[in-house]
Amino acid sequence: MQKWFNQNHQDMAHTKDKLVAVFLGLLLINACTNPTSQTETALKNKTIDTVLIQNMVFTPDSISISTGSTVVFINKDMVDHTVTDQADTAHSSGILHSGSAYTLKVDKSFNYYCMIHPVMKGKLIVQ
Ligand SMILES: [Cu+2]
Repeated sequence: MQKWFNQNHQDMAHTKDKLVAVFLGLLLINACTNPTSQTETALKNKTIDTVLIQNMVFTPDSISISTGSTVVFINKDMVDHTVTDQADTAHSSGILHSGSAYTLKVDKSFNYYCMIHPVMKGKLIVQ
């Protein structure tokens, strides 16, 4: 599902409005195709958090969330990035193209970084 989203919408989201529209579109698609999707549950419980990747930094670079929360990373830069667990590089968004988003359900704290630009770092803290 996420791969499909990345590939089909990576060129669309050049403005904040378009990003929001794409994101809402994804939520609607999820809601229609899978009524019990984690996205719908997250919406209901208002447990979606967003991390923007912009100007070569994760913003915010540290967030505290509750177990099972959904975090959406949105790449607003013109270059590719990744969101990759520092302790387990297999746990990664893969290449995240400009304008694409990565949705992650989080059940444990971890530090992440960008494999392309290793100075880019952030952390998710599950409370
Ligand atoms: Cu990067």
